[in-house]
Amino acid sequence: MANQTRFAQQLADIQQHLHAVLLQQLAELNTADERLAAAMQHGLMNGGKRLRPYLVYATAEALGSRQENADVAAAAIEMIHSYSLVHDDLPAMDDDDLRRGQPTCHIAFDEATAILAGDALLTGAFQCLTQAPELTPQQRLNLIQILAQASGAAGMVAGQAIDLANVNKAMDQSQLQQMHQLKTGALIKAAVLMGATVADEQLADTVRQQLERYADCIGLAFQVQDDILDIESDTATLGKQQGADKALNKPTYPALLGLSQAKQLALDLVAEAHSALHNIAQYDTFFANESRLERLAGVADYIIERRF
Ligand code: GRG
Repeated sequence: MANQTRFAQQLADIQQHLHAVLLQQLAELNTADERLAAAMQHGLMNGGKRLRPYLVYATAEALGSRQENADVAAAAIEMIHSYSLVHDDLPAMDDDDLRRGQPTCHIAFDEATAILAGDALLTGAFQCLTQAPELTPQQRLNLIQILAQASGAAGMVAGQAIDLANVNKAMDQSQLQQMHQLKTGALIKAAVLMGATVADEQLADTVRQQLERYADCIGLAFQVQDDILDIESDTATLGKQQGADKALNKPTYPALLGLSQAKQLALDLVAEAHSALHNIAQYDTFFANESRLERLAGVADYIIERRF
């Protein structure tokens, strides 16, 4: 099977598996209001690619964990990601009507309900992590710490603040990179680190450093590709409004570097991600034949080949 076909099949399998895990975790939150529960379900169960959970599973399994041990970490990070999209779509932020091919949460419900659904998914993610019986207390604590750090004031929320503060303003490449590392990259890196935590491996520093380098590269490549797709794709394929960055006059990689240089940057980042995985296979005999790392390699390729 060609690599990308195999990756597409593995991603579809994870999407299906995660669907059941998310429904169970949502049920365990015991949401005490029907409309709020429906809005949370709308934000979470509406057909995301589930790339961050895929990274949690792929990293955990590469390090020798059983899939079930990664379930709660995968669900928690997707709850955080979905909350961020629900809030990002609000009129006070990016003001979008369409997300994952469906009306955004505040359009399907109302603004106040969408804010509360996001709040409840955010807190719910951490509640799930406290309740994972298959993990040790230390693992749960570590997962909470990684996710809080990546999604809060030192990570995604700060990235969003910088983003909002820079609409209609020029940014140089290092400012743009810093914003994206916080806004998108931090959570992608957290997915890899959470997978490693679930596997409970005492990672050698060399392996950890290369895993982090891999995650940094794919996180940035993901964003560069997102900027490219905002120009090259269409609303039906994207499931969100095409051209939204331009309409909001946001700083983007194609705007800063030109489209072909932006594409080259994405290719270079993916090549560096592969080189980090290759180094891991060199350092540690556990990974020697690289097939353990195949799914992580597949994510790197997928990031620049995706059309939505
Ligand atoms: C509101 C605190 C707060 C943060 C929002 C992530 C984010 C910060 C905003 C999303 C804006 C955006 C479109 C960023 C580009 C990269 C990105 C995160 C895209 C959406 O992720 P995908 O493509 O989405 O993985 P799906 O729908 O597949 O889950």
